[in-house]
Amino acid sequence: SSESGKNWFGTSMEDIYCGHGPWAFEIPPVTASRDHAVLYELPITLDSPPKPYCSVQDHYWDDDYVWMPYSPKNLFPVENENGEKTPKESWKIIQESLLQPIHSSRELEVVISSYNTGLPKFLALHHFFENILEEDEIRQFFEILLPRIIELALGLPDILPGNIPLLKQGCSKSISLSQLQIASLLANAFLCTFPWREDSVFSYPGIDFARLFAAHSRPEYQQAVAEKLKCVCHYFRRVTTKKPVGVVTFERKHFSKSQLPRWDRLKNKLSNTRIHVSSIGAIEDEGCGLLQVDFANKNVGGGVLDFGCVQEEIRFIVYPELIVSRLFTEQLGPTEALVVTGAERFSNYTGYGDSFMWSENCSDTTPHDSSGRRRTSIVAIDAIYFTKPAEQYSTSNVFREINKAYAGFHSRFESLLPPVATGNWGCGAFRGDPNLKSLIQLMACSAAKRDMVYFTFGDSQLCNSIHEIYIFLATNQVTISQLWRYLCQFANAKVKSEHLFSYIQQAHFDSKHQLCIKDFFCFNKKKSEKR
Ligand code: AR6
Repeated sequence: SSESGKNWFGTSMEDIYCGHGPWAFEIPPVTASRDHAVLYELPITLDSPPKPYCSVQDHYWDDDYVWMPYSPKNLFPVENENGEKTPKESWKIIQESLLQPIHSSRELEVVISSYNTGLPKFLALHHFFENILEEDEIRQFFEILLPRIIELALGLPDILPGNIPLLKQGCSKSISLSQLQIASLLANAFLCTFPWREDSVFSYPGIDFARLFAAHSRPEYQQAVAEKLKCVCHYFRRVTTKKPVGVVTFERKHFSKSQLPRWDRLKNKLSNTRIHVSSIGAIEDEGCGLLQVDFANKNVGGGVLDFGCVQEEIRFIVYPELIVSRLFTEQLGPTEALVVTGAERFSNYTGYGDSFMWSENCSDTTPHDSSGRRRTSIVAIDAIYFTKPAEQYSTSNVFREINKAYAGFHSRFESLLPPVATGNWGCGAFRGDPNLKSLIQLMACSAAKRDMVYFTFGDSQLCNSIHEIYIFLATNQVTISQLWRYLCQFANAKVKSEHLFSYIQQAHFDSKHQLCIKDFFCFNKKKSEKR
């Protein structure tokens, strides 16, 4: 593509948007139901933050709900004068501790340890305040921002009095929260007030910022961690200066075996899915209005509250409201996905990985839908991490990945669905092959009746080859089941993986040829029978 000067192929973005621009796709509105917990009062106006809604006054303290830090059941053992430990309401200790003056990150660490024991040392946070920020910025933080974050956190019982259900494995459920509720939850996460849950160690990603504050042991990532802290501070500066008024929906999607397609039987022609493939642009910038793929970890957000700094972590840190999903989204199972609609972007950045840097404020101009959500939908799907990349071509692995992509892309709504904006899913940190992953995603898009916009992230050769194989599949009217068969054959053929695309073309010619031979024999047989 570089030679011709063209950096995209296929359907133009204008046509991808069907000539109506990015904001014309219909988005089903927020409605409360048994499967959709709406924690604010409907309808909302966008003039001021929505009022909280709670149907039950009691705070659930069981396996199905988030344990709120202010619940009276949240107890912390404190020593009395006689040296005996007696349980005291944690929220009281949290309030008392956080209302003391705090002038440095070391003092903050001491305060947090008074209600949350066993935390790692906040080495990255100390580095941030002692070596990165200017004196003026430090003063601003401790005099203005931190007291506001504390106020926002301690306001949680009023801002979010209702119970947040957990989005557990095996269930399709949604939660809608106001942006202010999310901000208050994140302020609590920043101050590490959420109670420890034994079950959460294993199956929930975890929301405490303590790990980020401690992420200092890898010198090559020290700067990136500091830049992530800048994003976090910037977010809190914004939401404590002007209360956000919108809302966000988190939807967990689960598919049982019987709800998944039979890939060996689907007769949909791949040509029915249109593609736009581009070597420039990023999903979050050029994918406005589309279903944007998060190259996720099964623990959504991956290493966002740690060293991690690739596609998912960057997405989460510049859209910090995504981080709250870690509080209630259990690890994704193989046929599950999480869709987040309405998150706002707060920061711009440069770089990637260890060169990641916060650059400036971002004023997100994405319009709201009829329910008060920004028209940004992000779908988290986790690919497999391949210790041995050769294993990804096995039928069982292709089957797992195609079902995962389908779980992310399928919608039960019948209207014209926004196309998928994706790219080298599973092909960076997770070591997958973009040739294979582009076909898997194309098939999943086709089965889910969506077009596909694919960003190759600077790789113009990949951009060319994806376009070429697509043209081949489209002009030859290849169906999903046929391509599925060729991929299965490839898994058993002793062919080098880089020849996947030419193998598929050959396999298609061969099968056509075999059909011809078969036809020829049938024809001759019939002729001889007639004779
Ligand atoms: N837009 C389009 N393409 C991108 C973008 C972007 N903004 N950013 C990166 N790419 P990676 P994975 C391309 O490694 O392999 C995280 O820790 C680029 O070519 O983030 O699925 C998660 O939490 C890059 O090499 O995704 C998981 O633990 C490729 O996408 C793990 O990484 C893959 O990006 C997932 O790893």
